[in-house]
Amino acid sequence: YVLKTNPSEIDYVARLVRRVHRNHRIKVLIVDDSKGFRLYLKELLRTHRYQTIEAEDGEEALKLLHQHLDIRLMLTDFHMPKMDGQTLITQARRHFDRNQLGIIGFSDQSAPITSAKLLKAGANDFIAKPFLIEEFYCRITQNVETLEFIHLVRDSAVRDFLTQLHNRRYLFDVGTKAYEQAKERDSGFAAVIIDIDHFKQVNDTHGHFIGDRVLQRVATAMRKSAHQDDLLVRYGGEEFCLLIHGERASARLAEELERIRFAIASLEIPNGNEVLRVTASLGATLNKSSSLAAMIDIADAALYLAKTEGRNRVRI
Ligand code: GH3
Ligand code: MG
Ligand code: MG
Ligand code: MG
Repeated sequence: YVLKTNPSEIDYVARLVRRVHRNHRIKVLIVDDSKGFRLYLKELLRTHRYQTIEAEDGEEALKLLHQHLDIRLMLTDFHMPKMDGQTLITQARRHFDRNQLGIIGFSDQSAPITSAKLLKAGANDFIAKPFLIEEFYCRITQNVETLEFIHLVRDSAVRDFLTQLHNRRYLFDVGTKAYEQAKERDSGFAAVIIDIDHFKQVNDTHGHFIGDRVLQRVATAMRKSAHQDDLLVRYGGEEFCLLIHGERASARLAEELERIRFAIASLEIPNGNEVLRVTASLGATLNKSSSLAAMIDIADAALYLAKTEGRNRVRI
């Protein structure tokens, strides 16, 4: 008995597994005034393939947090000259919330108040010094796993499961910021709606499973032919939205979009012995209207023209 699995589900599980086994990429900042203790922590973490960087005081730690935005975990001592662990955590929390940056403080076993102070300042957890290596690893692993899980859940709230593109929610969040920035700087900005032609026929003729595969292939083709800086999302069923900013959102836009149209029309999607082909229509605007939503409406009207004029074309 073979369970029929949608290819996108396999991708999803593979991504999850890769993420969890990516420990060596997780960057940990060690903050302690004792060089010997920093070295000791570094060795412990290296054994479990974490990447480490070090700071000998709070000020240096804060500087590093701003320089290396990929630091996922900070381990900090409590007693340090200049700035203690509690102050460091309070300051760090002004910029990095507990889901973004995990913080574990080392408290003083002979002064239990220190662990309360660390937690109150915003630490995710604490380890009392001296500690057992087993406890150290358990706390690090559990905190990292929780952070990674939160990251995954947050990401899946703004991502379309089928195509793995971002979704409409992400478009109006990140896209609105890009739109406002472009408006402020008076720089180029384009909104594009891409709609697969006669897609209902694909479903009616070949079934929904093949329809899904077509959506995935079209999404991948668009992602490859769009520029890396552009924001491409699944807008609705078989509709996608693309936001382009900068120099390419200019007189060159037609050329850009023609390349995307051609990439979709050139796709050969295997289905048994035959090969499926689809086309898409694109509607776009460069006119920064009153809001991003209003711009998308204008792009949608252009799309309507592309459809009525015969489909498989770009209309700006
Ligand atoms: P047009 O050229 O005018 O765009 O025609 P169309 O058939 O593409 O447009 P219509 O809006 O009539 O049909 C869109 C179809 O897309 C209907 C819906 O069943 C299908 N669809 C939407 N989301 C999905 C999906 O996730 N998977 C599959 N397989 N089909 C989907
Ligand atoms: Mg110390
Ligand atoms: Mg449609
Ligand atoms: Mg359509």
